[in-house]
Amino acid sequence: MSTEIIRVPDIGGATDVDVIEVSVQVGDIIEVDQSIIVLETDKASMDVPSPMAGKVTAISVKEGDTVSEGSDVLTLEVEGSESTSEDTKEASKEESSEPAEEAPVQEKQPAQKSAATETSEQTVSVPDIGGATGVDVIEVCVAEGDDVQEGDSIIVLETDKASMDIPAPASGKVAKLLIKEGDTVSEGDEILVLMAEGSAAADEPVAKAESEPQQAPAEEAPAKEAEPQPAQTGGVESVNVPDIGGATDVDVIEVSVAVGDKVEEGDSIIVLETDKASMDIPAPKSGTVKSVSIKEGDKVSEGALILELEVEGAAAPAPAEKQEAPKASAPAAPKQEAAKAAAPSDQGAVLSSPNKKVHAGPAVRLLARELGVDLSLVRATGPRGRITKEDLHAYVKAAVQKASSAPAASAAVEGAGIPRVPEIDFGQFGEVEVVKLSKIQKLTSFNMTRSWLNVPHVTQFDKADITDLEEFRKSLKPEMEKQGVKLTPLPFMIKAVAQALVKNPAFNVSLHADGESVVQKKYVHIGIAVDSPVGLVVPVLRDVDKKSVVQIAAEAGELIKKALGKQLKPADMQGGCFTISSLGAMGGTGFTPIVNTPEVGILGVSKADVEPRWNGKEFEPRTMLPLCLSYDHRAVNGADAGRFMTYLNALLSDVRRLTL
Ligand code: CAO
Repeated sequence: MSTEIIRVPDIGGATDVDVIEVSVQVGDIIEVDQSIIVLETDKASMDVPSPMAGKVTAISVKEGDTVSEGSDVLTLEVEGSESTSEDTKEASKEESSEPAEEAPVQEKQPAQKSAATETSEQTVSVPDIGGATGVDVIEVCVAEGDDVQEGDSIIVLETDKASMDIPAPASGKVAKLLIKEGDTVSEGDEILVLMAEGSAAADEPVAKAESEPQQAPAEEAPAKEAEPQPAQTGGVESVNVPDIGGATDVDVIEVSVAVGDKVEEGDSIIVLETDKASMDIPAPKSGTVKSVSIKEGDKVSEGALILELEVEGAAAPAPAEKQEAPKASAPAAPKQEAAKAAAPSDQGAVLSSPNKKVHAGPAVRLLARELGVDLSLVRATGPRGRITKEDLHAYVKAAVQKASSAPAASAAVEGAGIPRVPEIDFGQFGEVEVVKLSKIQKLTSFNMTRSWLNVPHVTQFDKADITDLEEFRKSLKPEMEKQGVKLTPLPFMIKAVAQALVKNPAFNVSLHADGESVVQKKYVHIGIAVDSPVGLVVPVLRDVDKKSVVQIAAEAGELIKKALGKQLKPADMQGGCFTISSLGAMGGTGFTPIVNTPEVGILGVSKADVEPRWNGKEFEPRTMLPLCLSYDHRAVNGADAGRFMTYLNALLSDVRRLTL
């Protein structure tokens, strides 16, 4: 057992390089070549692999530090190692400077062997990638045991200018992976061993593996020649599509700049994509974009004009030269400040689709386009800020969840065509506390807004004389209590509403989604609005028309208990035909309840009170119950509502009728 200090290897002479990620923690057991930190200059980012396996006992750097060759990274406890710290330093130097040649050596042997046997195994190698060497493997898209189809992407490579999918040359099962993310590869390096489907001999598929993908990346990899070639036109230079490996009619999938933007040399100005590779085309010089000649969706080939750039430090062109700018549609070159002030829409466009360099492979870009996702909004978790498929899925999932779980917020403030309620910082007027709404509160908010916006409401008021009902109820109450049943006016109202629904079927409907019919219900299920600890909930009592007042009281009591104990299940709150909202215990003389759509009626009940009523001879004290019937005027007419209310009133005023 020995202790080794792992240091920053040769990083091409760069000094004070940012540590953008520390990939291990104290206590971690790490493997040889496992990335321990990620460094980033303004041109490249690189994983620093551990030259040996062992246990991390101390870490000398943290994110945000800057390091140079030889800086201590971490201390490793290495089992049975005889090497010294100096050896480590040398080892890390050697390995990091030539990782592509060294890393896969051990794994290559069995793969080559098996490829040469009589089995149908074939070794898939990196095809011609335009002469680029030491290219990063930024994504391994398959795992051992995976079935792949010919043409499926198996790995994604990335240079600083382009990323490219390497496709499977044949369909089959991945028998062994010979590289991993973070490796660097060159043409001919082995990627994986494939058990090719229907392969007769080992030689044939191997040849295919090596020949077929050559064309694709070779065509598309801009590699070293991908620098746009500016054509000098005074201070304004035309930037054209550079050599893109002979590919023609290549899709412009992103235009990353707008007129007036200042770009730095190397900033991506457009992104091109074939079905196998996507490539950023960088600005050849720093300057201000004077005109843009292509747009997303265009197809371009080498030499096509992308934009005109007023190169930094270049003398301003004379007006005559401006007139002769290559593109007739190019606007006269305004001063930079003027362009900014006069083109707010351009600025807006830049804000909504930020000029942020997106790192993603073609497969991810394709998926993003299919899903309509702006990749610049997706949080990247892949190596060196790459957006992976998982990132995209996570973004979409979160967006969908947000839309479905918090519809209240958007619906409440942004109904179609409805002016948005301004957002106010109430803190400016005094102390405030922001309290999160419960899920049920948000749902209630959404449902109420939806009903309020969709349903033309009418509310009708009446008062029922429940003097006799109350006398009867109070006489029964002690007896019911002994049976564990709480007899309030509510069960009587539920029973009365059920009978009124049977008598007035116009209230027992829902509007059909086609807007051409109503659904007439033959059952009578009634919802009871309950003020529960988590918000307003509406449990539903079933087949009320078939039940007695005592049964209703018992079952309603159970449902209310469940609601107050937060034990209602979704099924307990479904299927209602009509809702009763009783604020009787709280007070008030009337209110306008909102219809609980898709139901078409709701009865609001306020506090019963003793009032003087004229009986034809004299005033006498009567207990009057305020009733407020709201209904959806699309389904129910005023006359229906009048009949419903009158009947209901009659039932409540003469309790004997409830038994009929
Ligand atoms: N007038 C006078 N007294 C009434 C009354 C009325 N309309 N309704 C109930 N009371 C009395 C009851 O008789 C009881 O008194 P006693 O114990 O002396 O008999 C007392 O008020 C308390 O009743 P309760 O509230 O416990 O029971 P309930 O059956 O009347 O109501 C429930 C149950 C769940 C409907 C009610 O508690 C509730 O949550 N209401 C709120 C509904 C709501 O929030 N609606 C607004 C929705 S927005 O449209």
